[in-house]
Amino acid sequence: MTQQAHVNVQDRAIVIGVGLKSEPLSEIKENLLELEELVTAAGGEVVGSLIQVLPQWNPSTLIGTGKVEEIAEMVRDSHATVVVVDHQLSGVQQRNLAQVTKVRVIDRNQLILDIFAQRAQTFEGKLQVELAQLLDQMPRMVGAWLESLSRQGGGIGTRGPGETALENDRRRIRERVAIIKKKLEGVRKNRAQHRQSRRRHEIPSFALIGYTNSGKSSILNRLTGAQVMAKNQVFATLDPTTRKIFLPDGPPAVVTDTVGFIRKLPTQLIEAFKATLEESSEADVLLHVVDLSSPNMERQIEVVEALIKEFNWSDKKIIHVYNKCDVAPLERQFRVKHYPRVFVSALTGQGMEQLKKLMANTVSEMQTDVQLYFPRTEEYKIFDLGREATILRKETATEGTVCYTQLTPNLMSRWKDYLVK
Ligand SMILES: Nc1nc2c(ncn2[C@@H]2O[C@H](COP(=O)(O)OP(=O)(O)OP(=O)(O)O)[C@@H](O)[C@H]2O)c(=O)[nH]1
Ligand SMILES: [Mg+2]
Repeated sequence: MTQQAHVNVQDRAIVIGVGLKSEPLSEIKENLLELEELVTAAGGEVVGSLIQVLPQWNPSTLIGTGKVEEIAEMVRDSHATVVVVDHQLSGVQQRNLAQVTKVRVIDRNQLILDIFAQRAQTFEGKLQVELAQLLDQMPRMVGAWLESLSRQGGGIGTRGPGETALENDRRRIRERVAIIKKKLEGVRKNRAQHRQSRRRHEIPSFALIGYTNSGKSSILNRLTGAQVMAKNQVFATLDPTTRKIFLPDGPPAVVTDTVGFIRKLPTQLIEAFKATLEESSEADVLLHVVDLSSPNMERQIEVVEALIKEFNWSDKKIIHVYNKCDVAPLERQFRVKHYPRVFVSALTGQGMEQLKKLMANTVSEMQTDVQLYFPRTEEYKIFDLGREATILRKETATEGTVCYTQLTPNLMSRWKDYLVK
């Protein structure tokens, strides 16, 4: 069962910003601008926008009834084909709003899920998106179902045929959810095996994380010569890509580029994208990419930091990579507070060598300087050592060779028999 897209190419959208009186208006406005970007990313065109600040939410329409009428009028005047609300809508609210405006009404979550559905390329990505959509759909259906009950007077014995259909739908969805989860489990195991083999070889790993459109893929391409699609668009990347990188004087490492973050990331997406997020969870070091040129930089950092906490990554080593230096006013560099940090431009290549050095330093911090002695009969093992660690220097000693190298704790225990110091 695949979901129909809620926003289609050439959709004319009216976007509605909403918030409670307790929220700062500037934030409601920022969120709305972002919602407009999301509409564009989904292929739609924004033809109107409107903000309402309320003392409290209206359970049947979310916003005030007067405002709903105003929206209906805007829809007529601008020939809009869809209304997008910057807040989660219940099934009931969604239906009521659609009835008055006479067009499709969707919320931020559905819009983000739509974009993900358009972008998903891999088998795993598609499964994850479908799972997120189903998880998003279920509570909406329950709402509609309860409402149909109450309209019929409610209670046992008043079950109509429509309701049976709904129950059937719900059962089908639950079954589909179970099937997808099982398939994803298979993919996840496979991926975990790959990671384990990397770990066995003790290859240090980095994960690029950050707000969507901050330049993660561009940085991966710069660092590793990869050719991941980088685009001026939110959520250009969905599926993770891992590439090898050669750091100055360091052992080979890998860098993974994954899906970006956004404020109000749908919880169903987080749940469904567990496997993708695990790629970052397993990384030794996080490269938090920040768009230094964005007027919303501080807010975006906050959003990413909140997610880092939510995913329990707070104990990881984090390097802050301030990107788009080439277009950011210089004084912005003085406003950043995080260490270790580096200012780069994936576009011009500026700062990339510093970034690599910083990455190499971080790797070597995880390692200890050691000397290993190989008696002549075992000198052939130096070749193996060279594959797992960088040999800084070799010295011929009596009856063998001494190698100067740096080892991680795991490698240390593997080579302990040859340890001199
Ligand atoms: N001026 C400038 N633009 C950049 C720089 N780095 C990336 N961009 C542009 O920013 C946009 C987003 O870049 P991506 O690399 O796709 O960003 P991302 O973080 O991977 O985005 P998602 O995958 O959508 O989350 C693209 O249009 C890039 O060309 C930079 O250093 N300077
Ligand atoms: Mg990307």
